[in-house]
Amino acid sequence: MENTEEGLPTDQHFHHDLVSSLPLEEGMSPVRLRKYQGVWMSEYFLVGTMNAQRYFKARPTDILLASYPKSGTTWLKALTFATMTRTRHSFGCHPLHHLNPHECVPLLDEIAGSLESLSEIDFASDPRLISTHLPLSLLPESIKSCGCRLIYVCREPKDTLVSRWHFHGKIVTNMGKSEELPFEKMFDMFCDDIMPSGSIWEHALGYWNEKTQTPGRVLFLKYEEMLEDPMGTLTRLAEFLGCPFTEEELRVGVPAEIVNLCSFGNLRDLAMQQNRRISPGGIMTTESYYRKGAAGDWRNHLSPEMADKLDQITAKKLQGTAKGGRQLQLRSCMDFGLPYAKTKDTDDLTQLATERGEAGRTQGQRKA
Ligand code: PAP
Repeated sequence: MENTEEGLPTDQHFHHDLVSSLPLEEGMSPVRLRKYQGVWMSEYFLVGTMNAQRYFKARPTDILLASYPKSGTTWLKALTFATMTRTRHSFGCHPLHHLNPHECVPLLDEIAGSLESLSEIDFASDPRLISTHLPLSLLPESIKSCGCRLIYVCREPKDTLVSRWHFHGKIVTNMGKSEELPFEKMFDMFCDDIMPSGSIWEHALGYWNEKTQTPGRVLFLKYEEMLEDPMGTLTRLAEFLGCPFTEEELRVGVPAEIVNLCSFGNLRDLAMQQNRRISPGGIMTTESYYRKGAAGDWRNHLSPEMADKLDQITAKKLQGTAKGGRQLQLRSCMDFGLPYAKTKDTDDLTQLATERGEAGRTQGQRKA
């Protein structure tokens, strides 16, 4: 790679120039969206995306955690990391006690923004655990072709939107800005696929089709199923990772330890203690990734008409997409018998965190 006088490799200048030439959408200010290869993306992640597409060398042993933003990524990262490293760390003194799950599993789209950080991944030993918010169509070619395993988590669209809107509010505050984004405005953008990582439906369908077409390559999880049965999810996860729980581990309750460690209440308490700025770009605080951790909060934000409209879009987008396999369903908490998020007061977090933490423990212990 040739270097210019300013010190950046020439292709990095090219990538920066390319980003500024792409169609721009500022309706989600201060987050700037650019349309890249047919998908609206947060501008912040674009150079990383381009670098990853150009330089990332996937290995067949890699495990890639993929998700549309606000679908359960943090939880999935924690569960996968804790499962894969369970023989290395005791639960009394675990890395997750002082690190946020996002610090344990790098986001390729962000880390590749720096070629130095990308080369660190190159030197990491197998098996590497990496995450991405990219839709399948934008993944680096080496990921598509090397046969590495993918774990995808999706979430019911109405709750994903609500979670994103709250997260956006935190971005605005943490960046010291004052422009509030009305929920209705984000709702319209969500319906029109003008969101970071593009269309939630296309995103999920891309990975769903990959799962159908390449059996055994993709573990497809749903946030609501994880809430309903964390122990069952963990069992599937460990089997997919090739490290199922042994008889002895089951006997001493290792799966329950992992479920408890990664429960909403526990991770949120730890994040409050950590109280640090982390990614993206050091804008967010550790606890920004934990809000309610429940299903059905859309009831507190969407009018019946809005909910109907989104449900109809979901039904239409997913209809007839099975391509010879099963059709994807993005189901709500009602289909799982989950209680709705209980309170209208979205700031009443302490009570909810306690409830979720305890709910996770009870469920984990019962099923262990
Ligand atoms: P990201 O895309 O920024 O990484 P992501 O972790 O995918 O965010 O989604 C955040 C949602 O997961 C939040 O949902 P909410 O806004 O509806 O509350 C967050 O509370 C929830 N979440 C985070 N950790 C857990 C967990 N351990 N258990 C259940 N839900 C969780």
